[in-house]
Amino acid sequence: MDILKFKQKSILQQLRSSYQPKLPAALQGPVKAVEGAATQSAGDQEDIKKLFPCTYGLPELTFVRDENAASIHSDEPCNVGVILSGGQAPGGHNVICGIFDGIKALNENSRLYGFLMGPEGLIEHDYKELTREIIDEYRNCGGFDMIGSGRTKLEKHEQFEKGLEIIMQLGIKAIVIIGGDDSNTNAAVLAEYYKAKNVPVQVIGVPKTIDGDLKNEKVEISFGFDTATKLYSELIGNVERDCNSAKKYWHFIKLMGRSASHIALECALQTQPNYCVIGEEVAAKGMYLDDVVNDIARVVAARAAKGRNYGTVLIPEGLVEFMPAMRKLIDELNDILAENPNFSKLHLDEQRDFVLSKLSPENKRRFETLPPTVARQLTLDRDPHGNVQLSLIETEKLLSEMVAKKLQKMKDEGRFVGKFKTQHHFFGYEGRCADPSNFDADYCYALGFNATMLINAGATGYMSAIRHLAKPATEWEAGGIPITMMMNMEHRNGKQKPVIKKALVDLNGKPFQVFANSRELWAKETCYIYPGPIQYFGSPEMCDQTSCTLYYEQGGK
Ligand code: FBP
Repeated sequence: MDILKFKQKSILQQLRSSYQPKLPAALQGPVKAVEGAATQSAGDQEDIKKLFPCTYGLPELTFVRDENAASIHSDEPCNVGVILSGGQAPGGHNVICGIFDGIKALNENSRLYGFLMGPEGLIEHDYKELTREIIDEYRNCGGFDMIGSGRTKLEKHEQFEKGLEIIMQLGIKAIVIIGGDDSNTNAAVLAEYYKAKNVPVQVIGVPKTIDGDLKNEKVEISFGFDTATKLYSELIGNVERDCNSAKKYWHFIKLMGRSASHIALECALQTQPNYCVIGEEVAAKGMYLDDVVNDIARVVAARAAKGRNYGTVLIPEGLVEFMPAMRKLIDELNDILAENPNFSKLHLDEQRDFVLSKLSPENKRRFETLPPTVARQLTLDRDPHGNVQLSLIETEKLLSEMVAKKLQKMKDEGRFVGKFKTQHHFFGYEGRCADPSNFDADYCYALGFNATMLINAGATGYMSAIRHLAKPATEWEAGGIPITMMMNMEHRNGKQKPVIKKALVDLNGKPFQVFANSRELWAKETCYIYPGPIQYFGSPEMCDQTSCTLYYEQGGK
């Protein structure tokens, strides 16, 4: 058997690998960094300043073309170590390719080392050199499989010291951590540690996460959101078309995205479902589970009255965390689990009894009224950052079961005349390793190349930032944002910790407003849009379009 046959690439893979990502004009030649004013953290300034004495208050950096330099050049090789941290997101490989091309442009003798399976690779000295041959294999393709990713939390001094040993041994000038809010927080802590110790190692972060919650006025969007939401929207569109063809099911679709509902909102804007729950609105209105259930039942009954016994409901993965009552329960469960590391070793019945014995009377009542499967899902192992693993909670089933009960009651009272048959879906992992859209391919490559320019400018504790993303890629602005600028103090794992402030859906923002103004029509009528698959070849209008969220946030009408 010819083993090589199994190594062949698909035609799309072959053609896609030759795509040349577009770089912002500012990065297409020698650059110089222009410093902005000194910065402040997003909140708790005094606390953050104390924790980051060496890297607090740094200025923002913007790159402009350096007309006095003939070419990008560094006399010394610029060796870099790169880490992929946390969940996969489309475009990670292009960040690495951008770093590679950046360091080679600076000095052909520069070397790139990939630490394997996340931060663990740095601590355990598990790495591989990323040669041109390896890099070329992965240009413009999805996944993180070039070096793998992991969720080990890089936060202890022993870990930093272990990392330093291999960094020194390999002559590494800078570490680039490609991760979400927690991983970039760790990047800032690591940068501070090395700077305080006066060792010549820089640390740069890159904003990654499909969740879209790592953004603020300086970081317009994390990479991966664009591709993942386009892919989910294709799938939702297909489900909607099936739904509209058979006209016999209500589809309950849970969408990944951890806490924030950006993914659900973006997919709703792209596909116009009959209902979409936005967790942030649920929180703002102080809604209980029953309120959400009643509202969905209202929409189902109104459609049924017109003979439409079908529809689609989008549910954000993090919904339960937004219900104030559930939030209180989850917070208390987080603390109980953090204080009892052997909890997961207990038998299932013992776990339930243990939790019930520790909860406050109010939360105990809440816990007892939840369906046992959901109650159990709430006590599963936290991730290394202390977060509930929301992808494991079957909210889509919880809601549809509760809606069915409510409709039965309404039927008994003569207020519901239709049928209610359901299907359930969870779209999450399907989207995280897709080949990046043109937007993400360009954005990621620019983020990586830009990270190298930050390293060359001597920056540490900065996040690579590419802005004005709704414009054509060549007009994007490139620079760096001090990570401490995005931080505040939050209660995590039972302690107050400095963290990057998570961006939730802004209910006064344009994307939500557009949705809110249309949803009653989408509920009553059938206004589905079928976005179809991501297009990589063809007119820029089709291939380079940004997400609706970015379009509206950047002033689109
Ligand atoms: P990151 O924040 O690390 O990018 O991960 C995001 C995410 O995809 C969430 O949307 C999801 O809840 C979680 O990862 C799933 O984690 P895991 O891959 O560990 O199951």
